[in-house]
Amino acid sequence: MSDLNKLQDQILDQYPAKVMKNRKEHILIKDSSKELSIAANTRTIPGIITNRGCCFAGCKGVVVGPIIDMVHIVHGPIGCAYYTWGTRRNKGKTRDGGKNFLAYSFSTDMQESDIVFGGEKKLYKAIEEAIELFNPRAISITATCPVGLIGDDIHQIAKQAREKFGIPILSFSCEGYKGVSQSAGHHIANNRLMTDIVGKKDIEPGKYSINLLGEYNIGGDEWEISRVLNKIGYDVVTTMTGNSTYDEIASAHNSDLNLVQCHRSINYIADMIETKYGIPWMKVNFIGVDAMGESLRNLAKFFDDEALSARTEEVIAEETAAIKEEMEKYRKLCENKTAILFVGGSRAHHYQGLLSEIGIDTVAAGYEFAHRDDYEGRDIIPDIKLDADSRNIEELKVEKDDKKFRLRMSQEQYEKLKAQIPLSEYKGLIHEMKDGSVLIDDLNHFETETLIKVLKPSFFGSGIKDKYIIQKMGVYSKQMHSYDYSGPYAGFRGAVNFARDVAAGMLTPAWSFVKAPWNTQPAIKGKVFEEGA
Ligand code: CFM
Repeated sequence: MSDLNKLQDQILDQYPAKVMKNRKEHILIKDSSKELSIAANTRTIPGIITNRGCCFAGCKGVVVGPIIDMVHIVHGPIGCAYYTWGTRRNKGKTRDGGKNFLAYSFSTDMQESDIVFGGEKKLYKAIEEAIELFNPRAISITATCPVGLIGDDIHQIAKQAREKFGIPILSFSCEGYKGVSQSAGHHIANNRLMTDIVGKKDIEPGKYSINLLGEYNIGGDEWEISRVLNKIGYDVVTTMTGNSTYDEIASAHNSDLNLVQCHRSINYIADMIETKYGIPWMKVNFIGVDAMGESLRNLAKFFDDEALSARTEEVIAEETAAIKEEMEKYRKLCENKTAILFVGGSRAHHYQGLLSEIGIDTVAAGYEFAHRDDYEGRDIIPDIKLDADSRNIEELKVEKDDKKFRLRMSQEQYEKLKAQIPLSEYKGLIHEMKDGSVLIDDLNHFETETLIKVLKPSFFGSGIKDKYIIQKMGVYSKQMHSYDYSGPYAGFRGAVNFARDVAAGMLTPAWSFVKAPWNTQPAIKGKVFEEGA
């Protein structure tokens, strides 16, 4: 414990006083005897090398982009479209007779003259061209930074095009600068999906109908989760938004339960659907063998049906037996190692169970852009202070839909169930970490290096911006966003894929050839300025 307090000092002491004061609030050592609170979802200090993305990334890249049969037009200079082209690995399968535009990247490719004279005409033409060439089910228009700065009215253009072409055209004011991170983009996307898609198509779903929210089919995760859900007998009406179509999302209000995998990116929709249509939501975690089993059991409890529970147990037994031997093999190879996890807004929590199943202990974890509730649990939501940045994002006022609202159970039944399963509940990352472990929000480059030097982990699960810096320090790093071209990692079969990749990555002889620069070169020390000088 004292070593870890030292770590905190080692990081903070290097900062000028103002920065120190700010960063101190974002770093915690877990101590279950204390009420802990962490600063999160606040502006990164200018000049600090953060791993965060932008609001546009959260809206187009994360939530809207995975819908397969929509053409997603990025209104902006080409870089924003180019860098979101295929990099997130949200896969999607074309439905019979349907369309799939995931392999494409659409952009208005704004030039200097468009910045000076406005890009609205170009946007309208792009919509026209997309409809002519591709005839999509619907179109999204996402705004990048310059669009907001020059004041192009994308909503007016969308309206004109809707009237002319008669298909849904959704516009998102998700300019990159709009929030402190991609998290703002999630919220903006959630709002528009709710007002413009969900509820638009009525269907009669099968028995045990569910939606899978906050699952984006990275590396095929959703396919593996749905394989198991279908095997048990669930009807997955839609995923939001991995491997989804416009019409499937439009039918979401017909299901009986929403499952929430990634709380950060989709909890707004889960709440809004409950208010508007009466569908409860339950937190799940499909990463790791135990977490997967527990989520499936909770799901069976929700439907309270003996045959369903029996089938659930049968499938869990069958699936775990099939992977047991291999998991055991990798556990032997990975045992007694430690990990640091630093990922977006949910995976730094979700992967801890799976890591411990192969004998790896997570000693430090944190998020790029999660909010306090993702760390401390949803109970603290009323205490979260809104700052200017969060006020920038519209809060939709959703009301009960008189025609389509349907209570799924009595209030009494709901309360009874809530005592057993996580309905409208998320306890957060801090809750599950061991005493003495480090929690760190909006980790930066300097802190990454310090954590590695002090904690000497064998595995660092993080992102593309820091992966190779970490590996140059001789530590295996896995890209936890795109899975380094691997996957799926969710569910039972996914757990084996992850275990195999981690064992291979950690144990490759390549590490014996890496010498960190500080082992061969003398360090040059200096100070740019003294605080107050
Ligand atoms: Fe949710 Fe995600 Fe994540 Fe996220 Fe993301 Fe992602 Fe992520 Mo990258 S929606 S918060 S904005 S689980 S793209 S699929 S891996 S940072 S931890």
